[in-house]
Amino acid sequence: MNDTKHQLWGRGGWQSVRRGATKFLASLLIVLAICGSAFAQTQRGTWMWGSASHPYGASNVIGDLPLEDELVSYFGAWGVDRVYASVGSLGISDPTSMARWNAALDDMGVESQKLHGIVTPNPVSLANKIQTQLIDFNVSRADPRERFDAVHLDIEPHASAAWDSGTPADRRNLLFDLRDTYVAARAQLDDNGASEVRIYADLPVWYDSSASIGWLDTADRDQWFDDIGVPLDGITMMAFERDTLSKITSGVGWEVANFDGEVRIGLNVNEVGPGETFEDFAAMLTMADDLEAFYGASITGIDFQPMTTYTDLSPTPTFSADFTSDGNIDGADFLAWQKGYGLEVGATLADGDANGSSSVNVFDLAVWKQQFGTPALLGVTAIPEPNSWVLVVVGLCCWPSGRGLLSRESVLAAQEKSTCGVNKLQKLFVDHKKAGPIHGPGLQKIHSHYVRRYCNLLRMSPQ
Ligand SMILES: [Ca+2]
Ligand SMILES: [Ca+2]
Ligand SMILES: [Ca+2]
Repeated sequence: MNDTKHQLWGRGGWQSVRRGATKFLASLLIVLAICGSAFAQTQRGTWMWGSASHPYGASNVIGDLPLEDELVSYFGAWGVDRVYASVGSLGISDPTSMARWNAALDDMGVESQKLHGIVTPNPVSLANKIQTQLIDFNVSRADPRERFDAVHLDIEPHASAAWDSGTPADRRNLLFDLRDTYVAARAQLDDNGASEVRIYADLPVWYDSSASIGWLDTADRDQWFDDIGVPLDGITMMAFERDTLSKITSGVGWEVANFDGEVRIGLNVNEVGPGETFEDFAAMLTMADDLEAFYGASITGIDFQPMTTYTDLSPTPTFSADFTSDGNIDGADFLAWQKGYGLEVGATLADGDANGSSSVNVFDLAVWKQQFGTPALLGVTAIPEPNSWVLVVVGLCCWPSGRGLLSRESVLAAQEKSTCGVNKLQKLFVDHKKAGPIHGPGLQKIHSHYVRRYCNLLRMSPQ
């Protein structure tokens, strides 16, 4: 996959013991509460192409543990909640690495979307890839964390020769072929045990408005957008080559107002520099902030194309979990993080923001965990009484280790040592499940993530 073809999106305006133990347990419950939580503040996506020539190309990162850890940490600093990765057949050639990467993202609340970049849709070829590279892979992974969350279709009929040489009527036909491709992908996922896998698509900002497309009338156009809203969960509008808020909103406004699904806005990181769309990197980030402020909940995030250029231009994030600034990374720092947890804007190091994202979440806890280490934490698990032990297990299940969660083996080994049998654990677990939701839909979502992970680690089925 190359990174340069995306210039076409812009062509012509085209885009984280008793008293002492009680405190500790309370902390673990907070850890539990954050597992799987999405970030309400900055929501950024990025296209991670194969890019073999770049250290952060998908073909170099996935399978290389230090690189994976580094990049996932960066995602936290950058507010990335979705990654669209061109991983090809990696799920077949190296399923272990593919699964580990997906789980590492999942543990941080980042979605893993399998990216397919295509100019001219070939229904047979795409169906084959979706089946062998995504559906078969997902079905083979018992741990839901290891599965792909979505398929991300970057299909560009407007970059094809047939588009260039075609009439407006021909182009309209190409868009109906595109619609049928989305519909076929949805049906294929639904018919093969992958109905939970969502589909997102990239669209230029001008399909709704360009005279180069022979829509019969506005109703014809509206019907096409209604039609693609059925198979698709969301679209990213590629707002390329537009340097002001008004130029971008004029391009994406109709879709934001009318598309029945998520809408995100894509910005081209390759358009940064003197004489380019954005004077510098900071200007592009400001535009992203301005767009989020302008649209609020009407959009679900800003996406950056491509990730490799973003990593080249973004200042390297620095990480420190010494929230108390005393030179030690210890329990006092953990408590500082706990107090600050949930801050979405304006957070400082003292609040528990380890990665400079101005927010305090699981990514910051992961930095603390990495800099503090695990042995001291594991030592506490031998002491508590059964009920408390359950909470410890629950907390540990959600504890981000260097490679995501603690291993199932370590949790099961801890369970062996406890006086609490599986049946009681299960009952307490079910009681806990009945107790939710506690404070609304956000917690409900967190709760379901907790249920899934806890069951999985204890080899239970979430009924
Ligand atoms: Ca538009
Ligand atoms: Ca400290
Ligand atoms: Ca942070």
